[in-house]
Amino acid sequence: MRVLRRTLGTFGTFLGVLGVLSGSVSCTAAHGDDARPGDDPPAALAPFERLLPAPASARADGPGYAVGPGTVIHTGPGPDEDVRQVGELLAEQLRGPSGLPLPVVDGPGGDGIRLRIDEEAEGVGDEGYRLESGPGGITLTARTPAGLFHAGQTLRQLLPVAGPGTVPGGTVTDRPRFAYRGAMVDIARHFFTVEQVKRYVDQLAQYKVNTLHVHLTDDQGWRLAVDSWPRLAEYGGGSEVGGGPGGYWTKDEYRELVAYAGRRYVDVVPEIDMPGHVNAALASYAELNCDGKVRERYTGIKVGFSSLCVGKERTYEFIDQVLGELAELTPGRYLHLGGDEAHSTPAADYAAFMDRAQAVVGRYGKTVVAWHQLATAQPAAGAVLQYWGHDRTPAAEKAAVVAAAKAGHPLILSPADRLYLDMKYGLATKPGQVWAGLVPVKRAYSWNPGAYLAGVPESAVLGVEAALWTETIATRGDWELMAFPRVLGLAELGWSPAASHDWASYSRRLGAQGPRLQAQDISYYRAPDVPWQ
Ligand code: NGO
Repeated sequence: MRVLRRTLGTFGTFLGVLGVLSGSVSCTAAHGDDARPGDDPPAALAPFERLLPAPASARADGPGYAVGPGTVIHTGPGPDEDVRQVGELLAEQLRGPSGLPLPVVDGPGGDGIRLRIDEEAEGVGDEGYRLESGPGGITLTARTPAGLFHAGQTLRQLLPVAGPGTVPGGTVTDRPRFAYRGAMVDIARHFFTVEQVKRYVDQLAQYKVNTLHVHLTDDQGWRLAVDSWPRLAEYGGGSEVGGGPGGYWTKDEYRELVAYAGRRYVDVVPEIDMPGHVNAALASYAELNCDGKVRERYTGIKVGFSSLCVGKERTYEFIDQVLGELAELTPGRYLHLGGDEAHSTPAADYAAFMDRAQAVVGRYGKTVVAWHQLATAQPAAGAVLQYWGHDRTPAAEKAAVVAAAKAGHPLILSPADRLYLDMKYGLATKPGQVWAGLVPVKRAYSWNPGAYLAGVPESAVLGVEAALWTETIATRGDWELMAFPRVLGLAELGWSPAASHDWASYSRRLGAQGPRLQAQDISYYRAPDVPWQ
């Protein structure tokens, strides 16, 4: 029944979208995927002006520093393994485009690029930094290695896309607006390899995104090996939307991703969705079903039809073992329990189940994240809610989330009609869905997370996250087309000060990223209203 309602809702939205956005639809059709014919090429921005995300402050001043064949990266003054690693990674990232050797040397050194930790550095917080550039070199200062990493990403943008170049003189002092700047990938509907996700981590980390949320399980596939329940991955991983072979990550592959992301100061938040979205588990083990009968694997895209058996003790042994193994693999503080669209679980059962599941997470020393439906039950102390509503979400549903935020539950904002990267840009977009509406690049960027839900102050917002659901996305090309460039808007919303928020300025800076995205072989969508360089 509920499944049907959502399908009808989708169709209704689709019609609404046709009416409301017909202007942008015809614009897409008329201009195709490229810049408008007859437009002058956009004027190039000065390096400090093209930074994306926009920094808290940047001031050009005096002569700069030419990064050249003699440039050395100094990681000093004292030996510090983390700083050394940030320096090595920065060297790696700069060597390719610049063609320079850029040796990394411990110690304070002289001319060159200097990385320094200063626990008293002002105006930079835990993740921010100061970048000072002058004829004698470039000094990156931060309180933490994460801050130095972010400084390095800014430095990359101050250099040309290819070849050596001069970083103009001046100072950037920078820190993020929100602590949580996330991107979610759904590897359950279509399977993607760790290699592909690592590539995304690199693409995101350069824009200071610091969290990767991985949707590991759903009706269509279970994607992570669990030693105590091996058939989950071995059998339950062997399907995906459309009938393809699916696949799963071994624990070693998962660890490798966590380490890779960690070196880029990206935390991994794993999600095991429950009590709904579990058909792959129900297909793997008969004992997880209330009737003891194993389910068929599922390759369609309906939601809301599966549920764990809330009345069975075996269910709780299952989640205990699965979450225990996951907690052990996860150095970050969060485990995501899903909790969305449990349409086949009666409300009282849902609340009872989520109580026990949250307690398990707590017992393993982790903090719960869940989709905002948890607000209809009892979120555990400290639990974080991820809001995925949209402009037409019923007031009562929003009110429950606002009440939870007021009761102290931090919010991650992922409005489906802004930050769902699986929504089509326009009707001509080939992959994607439309149930939350069309999401052109401008719409994804043009909202204020600090004042988004009436009654929720900015201080209650932990951050923002862009979600890439993959019902309709099966290839790297489609993934990148849907994520880029909208995910840069997410990065900017999460990092840049509210006062810098302005589409005219943002779209120019976004346009200036075009050559960089191209050089990285990212197949992004050339939105017609962005002045691409
Ligand atoms: C919803 C649903 C997902 C779908 C997605 C598609 C949430 C949290 N639950 O978002 O299962 O994949 O929409 O856009």
